[in-house]
Amino acid sequence: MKLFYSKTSPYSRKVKMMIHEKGLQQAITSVTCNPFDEVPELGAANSLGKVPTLILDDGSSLYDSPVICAYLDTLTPGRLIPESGRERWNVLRSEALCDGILDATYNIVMERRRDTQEQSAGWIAQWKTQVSRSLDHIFHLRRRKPHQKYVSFLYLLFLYLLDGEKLNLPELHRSPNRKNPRHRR
Ligand SMILES: N[C@@H](CCC(=O)N[C@@H](CS)C(=O)NCC(=O)O)C(=O)O
Repeated sequence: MKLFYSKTSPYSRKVKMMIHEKGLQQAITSVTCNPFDEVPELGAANSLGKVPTLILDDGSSLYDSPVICAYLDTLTPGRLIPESGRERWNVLRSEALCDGILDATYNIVMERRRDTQEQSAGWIAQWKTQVSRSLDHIFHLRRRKPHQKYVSFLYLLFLYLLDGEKLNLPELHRSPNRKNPRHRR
């Protein structure tokens, strides 16, 4: 299999983490690219031209990141996404929340790349609220269900993705609502 990805893409990082968790490193060749350039093989595999995109050994392709992760999860034992029941919907909902946070942070980063006079303070504030509120929600979810592997996995993922330095959003990285009581003075 071949994975088109970008080093700066959080969605790609999510798939990379899944590959690592599932021990699939040997089965997948990673090809780094800039999706904003013309990349013919990527465009042929995914008409949206986005990363991550996975090309399977039969030449067909899979995207976007939730679809790729769900597929990779079926390839080796030890499911990170439960196959059925209530737990499955809980995990998929958590993944949608994660993706929504990524969408909002991605939007902020892209908006800040525009000329200052073209940027919308209103949109940035709206996306920041989404991210901040969702991180608070995840923090409390994590405290309620500390032993569920998938929650730990997603929580690590969120922390990694929202690394303040990488995404230039340090103001969202810390919040009084997310203090661990064991570390409170
Ligand atoms: N929902 C998609 C989002 C993928 C996405 O937006 N990737 C960005 C890079 S972070 C991209 O390829 N952008 C190129 C473009 O929009 O043309 C997923 O989860 O994979």
